[in-house]
Amino acid sequence: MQLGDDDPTLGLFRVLRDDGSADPATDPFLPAETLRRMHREMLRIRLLDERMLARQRQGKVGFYGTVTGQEATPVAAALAIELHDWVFPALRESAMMLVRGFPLDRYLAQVYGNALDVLKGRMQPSHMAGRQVRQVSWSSCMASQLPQAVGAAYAMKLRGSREIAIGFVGDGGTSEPDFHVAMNFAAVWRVPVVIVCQNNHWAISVPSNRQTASATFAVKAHGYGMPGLRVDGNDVLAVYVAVREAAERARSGGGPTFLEHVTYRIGAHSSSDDPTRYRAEAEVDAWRQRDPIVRFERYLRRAGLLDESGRARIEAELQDEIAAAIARVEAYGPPPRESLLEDVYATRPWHLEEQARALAASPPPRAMH
Ligand SMILES: Cc1ncc(C[n+]2csc(CCOP(=O)(O)OP(=O)(O)O)c2C)c(N)n1
Ligand SMILES: [Mg+2]
Repeated sequence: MQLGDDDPTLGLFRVLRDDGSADPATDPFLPAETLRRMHREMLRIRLLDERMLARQRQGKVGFYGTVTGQEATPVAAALAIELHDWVFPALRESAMMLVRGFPLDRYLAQVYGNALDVLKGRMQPSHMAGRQVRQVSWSSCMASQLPQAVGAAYAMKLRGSREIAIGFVGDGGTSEPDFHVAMNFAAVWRVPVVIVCQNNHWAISVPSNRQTASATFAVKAHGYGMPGLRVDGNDVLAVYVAVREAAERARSGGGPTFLEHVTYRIGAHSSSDDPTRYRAEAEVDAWRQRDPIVRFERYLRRAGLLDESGRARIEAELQDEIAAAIARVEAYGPPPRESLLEDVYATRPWHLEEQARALAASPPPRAMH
C-alpha cells in the first residue's frame, strides 16, 4: 500500500480524489460488477434507513438508528472479508448482514421484533444478528463486542482455521475498558482480528475530541504493538483496500490491525436523539459535501459506469424492493405469547409448565397500537 505519510496512523489513506478520479497508486482496480454492487448496496442502506426512520416516527417500530453518511464502511468491509469470517459489529454495521446475503425480510423482522423475527422479538429492536452470515448481534454495551471478537479470533487461531474476526467500535467506545482489553490481548496473542474504529466525530452529544488526547485514534495501534492505519471512511474504495489488507494480514498469521475510519454521522444518534441541541448545522453541511455515495457516484460517472437514467432506475428498483419487503414483514403480528417460555430449558420445569397453562387460559392481549 502506498501511503502519503510516513506514519500511516497520522495520515489519511484515500483512493478517491475530489474530482472523482482514483489515485492509481492505491486503486484496487475492482471489476465493474463489484463497483456497481458497492454503489447499489450503499444506496440500499441509505433508502432503507429513510424508510425505517419514517416507520419509527409513525409508531410502527420502537427504535431505529440510521447510518447515513457512514455507508462506505459496512459495504466495503463486508465485501473485503470472506463469507466464513465472523463479524462483531457496533451500532452502525448491522447492514453488513444484508451485503453478506442475509434476506431483507428477515432483517426487517428484527427491527419489528415480530413473528417472522428469528430472535422471537426478544432483543432490543434493531439489534440485528444472523447466524447464517456469522454476524453476532451488536451490543448495546459499548465496546463489549471487541473482547468477544478477539476471543473468537483467538479460538480460530488455536484451531488453525482460515477464518478471521472483524470487530467494530465507535470513537466513543474507545473510552471503554473493553476497547483497551481487546487491543492488548489481540496484539500480545497475535490473533487474527481486524479492529475498526468508526470515528464519526460524535458519541451522542460528546464530540470525538473529548474522547482522547491522542493525535488520532489510529495512533493508539502503536501503543499496543500492532499496525494501524487512518482511513478516509467516506471513500468506499479506501475502506475496501484497508480492510482487505488487514484481513489478509490476519489470515496469513500476521496478527491484528487497528483501523480508524474517519467519517461523520449525518443523522441523529438514533430515533431517540435530537442533534440540533448540541451541534451546528454548518458542520453537518460541510460533511454532506463529502457524502460517500455522492463521491462514489462521481467516480462511477467518470468511469462510464453510471448515468442519470441508470441512477434513477437503480433507485426505483431499490425503493420497490424495500417497500415490498416492508409490506410483507408488516403482515406479521407479534411473536406468539407461548414463545416466551421457549428455549431456556431442554425439559420445562414444573413452575414454567404451570405458567404456560395459566397463559393459555388467559385472554389474548389487546393490540399495542
Ligand atoms: C457502556 C455504555 N455506556 C454508555 C452507553 C450509552 N450510549 C449509547 S451509544 C453511546 C455513544 C456511542 O458513541 P460511539 O461509540 O462514538 O458510536 P456512534 O454512536 O457514534 O456510532 C452512549 C454513550 C452505552 N450504551 N454503553
Ligand atoms: Mg461516534
